Amino acid sequence: MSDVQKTLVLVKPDALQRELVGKVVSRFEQKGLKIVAMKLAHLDEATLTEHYGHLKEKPFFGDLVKFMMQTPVVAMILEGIEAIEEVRKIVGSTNPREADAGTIRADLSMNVPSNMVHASDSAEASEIEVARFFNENEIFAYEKLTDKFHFGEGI
Ligand code: IDP
Ligand code: MG
Repeated sequence: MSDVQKTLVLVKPDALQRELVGKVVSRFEQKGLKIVAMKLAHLDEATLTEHYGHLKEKPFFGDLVKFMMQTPVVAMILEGIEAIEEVRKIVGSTNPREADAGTIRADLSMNVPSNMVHASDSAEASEIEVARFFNENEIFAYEKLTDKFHFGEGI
């Protein structure tokens, strides 16, 4: 049985400032990931402190939070077979200069914290992050003509 998963993606303020939101969203769509939720959200300090709790002690934490509050972010939930790992692959390594060519971070950015995208890194994180950014009534289940290619047997 295929493992269909949901994963949480944030398109970060550098992508909005640089007018690259469409390019980022397009890469996920082209892969065959289904957008099941999407909105703009201006994140506050409390949400970011929770979201980046694992980095609270790092010297760059304050700058990271400030950076994430520069503009709203595009928050979305993507769905697909093994979506969590597939999305992380497309996004690339944290440092854009170490990320593999072909990934969003390698192709479209140069630096941290401005590395374009956040994506959940595990099933546990995805569950928490989906609930952090979306209410149940903002998440949609719908059929697409391409489902048979991306979710089914591909015939
Ligand atoms: P990830 O986004 O690839 O999961 P994390 O280690 O969880 O990487 O870090 C979260 C975010 O914090 C990164 O995407 C990046 O924006 C920022 N960040 C990570 N390391 C640094 C750093 O050394 N300096 C500044 N910002 C950083
Ligand atoms: Mg992370």
